[in-house]
Amino acid sequence: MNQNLFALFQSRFPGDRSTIFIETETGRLINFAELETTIARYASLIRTLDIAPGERVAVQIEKSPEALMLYLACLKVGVVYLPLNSAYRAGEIAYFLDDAQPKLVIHAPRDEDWMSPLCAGLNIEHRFTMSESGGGSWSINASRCPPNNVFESEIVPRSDHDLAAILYTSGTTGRSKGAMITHRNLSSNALTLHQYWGFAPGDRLLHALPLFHVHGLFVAAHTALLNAQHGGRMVFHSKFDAKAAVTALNDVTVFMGVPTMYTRLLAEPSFTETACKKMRLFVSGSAPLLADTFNAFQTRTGHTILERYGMTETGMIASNPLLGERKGGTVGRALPGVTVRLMNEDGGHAKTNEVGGLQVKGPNVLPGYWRMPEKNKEEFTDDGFFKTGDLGLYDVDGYIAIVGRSKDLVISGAYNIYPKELELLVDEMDGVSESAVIGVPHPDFGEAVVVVLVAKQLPPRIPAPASLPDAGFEPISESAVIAAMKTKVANFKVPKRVFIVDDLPRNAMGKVQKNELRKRYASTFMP
Ligand code: MCA
Ligand code: AMP
Repeated sequence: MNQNLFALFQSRFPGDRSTIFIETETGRLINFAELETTIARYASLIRTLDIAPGERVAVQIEKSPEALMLYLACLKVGVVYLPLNSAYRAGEIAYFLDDAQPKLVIHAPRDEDWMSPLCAGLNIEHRFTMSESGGGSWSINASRCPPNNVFESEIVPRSDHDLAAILYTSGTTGRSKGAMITHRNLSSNALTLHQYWGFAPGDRLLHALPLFHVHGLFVAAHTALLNAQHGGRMVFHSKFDAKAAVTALNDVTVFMGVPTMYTRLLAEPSFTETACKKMRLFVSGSAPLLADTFNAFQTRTGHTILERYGMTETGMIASNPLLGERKGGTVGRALPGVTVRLMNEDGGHAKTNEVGGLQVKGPNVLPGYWRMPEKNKEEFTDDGFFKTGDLGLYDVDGYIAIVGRSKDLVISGAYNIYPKELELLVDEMDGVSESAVIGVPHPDFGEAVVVVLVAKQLPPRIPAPASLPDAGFEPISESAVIAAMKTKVANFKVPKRVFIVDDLPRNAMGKVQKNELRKRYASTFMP
């Protein structure tokens, strides 16, 4: 059976192709006819460039309806879509492109200066641009491909094991891993969520998430696409703005957001019960939702946020129910078709209220990491369960609560940041002896990145003769570290504070005690 995910979506397109599917914040309306024609042109250009099914197409662009159409075109012709966070900088992108070896790169026009030499150096065959308005060399060339091209109606058949996408997730060693996601992984998860969350005729989704991560692309956009036959529509915001979201909520029925979006909505005085009068569902995920936010939301709006839990490697794993009790501080039960188990330190199944490592198995779970067979051995158990690195427990009702992580990871505003990657960069700086990167509570982002470092002992300063500039050593400073990191990593990874200390606390084995540091700096951003 053809598992091509695009075929599944297309089978849900309404018979009347003049039906609107996307409405942007600027009032642009896109119907299914335009969607299909643009996808056909993009697909045709991919084929004209001779990019074969299974080859990679890397994309680092701003959110736009065209960005979504580009993804759908990649699915249609069976090439592997590689979305990259638009905040990533040249050094980060170089690693992904070198590792994934895409045949085609599409990037924002503003990045021409560094993308051009980078792609040339890596012998990437094709490079095009796409702007936030959907313009650029990609669209220009695609517009020259007639939509009645021979490839227009061809959907490349895909089997269970064929890849739809590779998404890079950072690794604990500082080296990112490419999670290989199949068409089957995505279709099984999307179909489950569409049903579990009760998508209904006429549902309108406010889409304000980025399109380069699982939440915005595979959870939000996929469920909306599956609802197309029921007149489902997406109200598309290029970025989350709380004020604009409150206005848009007046005319939608479903919202999916990360916890920071919920706290920002609550900070808006105009966000009231009346503003949510048409809403039927608020979903939260990608990071822990604080009980305070859950409760304040209920009091303010009368709605109970439905919290769910997932991972890039697995898609969605567990969810609170649509009907029945939604419990704050829990992520509900395993989704239908997904098996979750919690393993305690003795290798047995954790009992109620006992913390265990959360493992998962199901059609949603990735087949493995791109060209990292050793990681596949580490991350999967012998009986085929994927080890999430999250710690959870079952409460008395069998709901899962995520209570911690065994992986050293910071989640800030629902973006994952692996301390090791930043520690390696800080340690490279002149004047730094060693560093530890931790996440501490933050009122807006949930957690914020903090660097704690030990400065190098500097040689005594020798005053320069008056005629020469002072060649003395600059001691390391907080501002120097922040400035340097801004040039090297995506903005969300830049530390919000840097503390310079005499030494880092260590245990008897010499390992830095991050728990101790987290306690020490816990109130850095909290009132
Ligand atoms: C922006 N900044 C951040 C973050 N975002 N710092 C830390 N963490 C962040 N997440 C920086 C900016 O660069 C800026 O720094 C300063 O903070 C203030 O930015 P602001 O304008 O307030 O931010 P924003 O542009 O409004 O973005 C906030 C945001 C965004 C809307 C919450 O971070 C976001 O869209 N997060 C969602 C990420 C997501 O989709 N995650 C899902 C992953 P400066 O002033 O120095 O420039 S998928 C997943 O996790 C799984 C599978 C799942 O379960 O869904
Ligand atoms: P990512 O690799 O970006 O897909 O992030 C996945 C991680 O986000 C998970 O392993 C969890 O640590 C975290 N996560 C996602 N949803 C939730 C949630 N509802 N509660 C707590 N943590 C979550």
